[in-house]
Amino acid sequence: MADLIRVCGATASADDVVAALERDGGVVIEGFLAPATLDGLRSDLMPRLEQQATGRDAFSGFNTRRLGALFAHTRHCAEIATHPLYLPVAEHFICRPRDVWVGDQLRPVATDLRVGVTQAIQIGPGQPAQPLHRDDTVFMWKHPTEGREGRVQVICAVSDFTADNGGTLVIPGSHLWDDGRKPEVSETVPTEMPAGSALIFLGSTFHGGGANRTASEFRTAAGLALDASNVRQEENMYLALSPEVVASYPEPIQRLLGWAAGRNHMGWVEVDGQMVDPIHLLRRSDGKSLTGLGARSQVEAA
Ligand SMILES: O=C(O)CCC(=O)C(=O)O
Ligand SMILES: [Fe+2]
Repeated sequence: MADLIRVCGATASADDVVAALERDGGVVIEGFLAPATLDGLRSDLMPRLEQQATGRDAFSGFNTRRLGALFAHTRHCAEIATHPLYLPVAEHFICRPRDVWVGDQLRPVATDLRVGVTQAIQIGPGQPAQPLHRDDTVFMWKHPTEGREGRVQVICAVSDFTADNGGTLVIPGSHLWDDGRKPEVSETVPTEMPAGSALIFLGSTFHGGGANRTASEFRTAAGLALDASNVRQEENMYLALSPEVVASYPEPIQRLLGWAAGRNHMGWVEVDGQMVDPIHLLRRSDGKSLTGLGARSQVEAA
């Protein structure tokens, strides 16, 4: 199995990254983060990750720590999301116009981009490999995608990634497979890259966190996904209805209004290191106000 294409941040263009992704479904960009961004991510995220509990299921990883809501924890997410070798690349795969009829006019309509998920992931010694999966499973996206992706993901190496410490396993070319084909571990290549580099991959590419077979190394990543803006509710219920109003309805209505992580794990919120169903946040028994649920930020607004 051939390695993923690697491109060098200093010399690569967004077209080079697109070409690599079209071929392999994944690409490593060396020197993706500016040194100051890498330092900032380390100092913002490492102490917080240390406080997180490890996962409670095999997919999250019993020896893996996760931290969500990254824009609340580090302002360096903004540099990642708008990186010139990431944002235009995500736009290329996601924001493809489609011709739709409106009255007697056939008009091209395109989606925008939204940040769909943010997560720091620290894989600890002894963690087995994560089951191989496609991240666009949350959207029940059909494969092959014919080039129209729902998600483009970036995983930045905050520490070195090696084949032994949990470097992400990727199956090159698997973005072209149909839905019936089973991914095999023997088809994967480990992502090996120094801190400051990044792996970009399509939502349709099979991948998973690697096994950490080291005695004491922690593999730390900061990642986010840019998603198609159409995979959401049309009316913004989270702004239109306060948590108190939602909480005053019976649970089936709360879920219909969007306060639920569905059967495909869509809509979770990270609480104490776990990706939980937000319905639990409406059931607070400590009498505290339901407002300010998003106010866990330690980062001062600029
Ligand atoms: O940690 C990694 O390398 C990948 C994790 C992943 O793919 C996931 O949790 O969906
Ligand atoms: Fe994943």
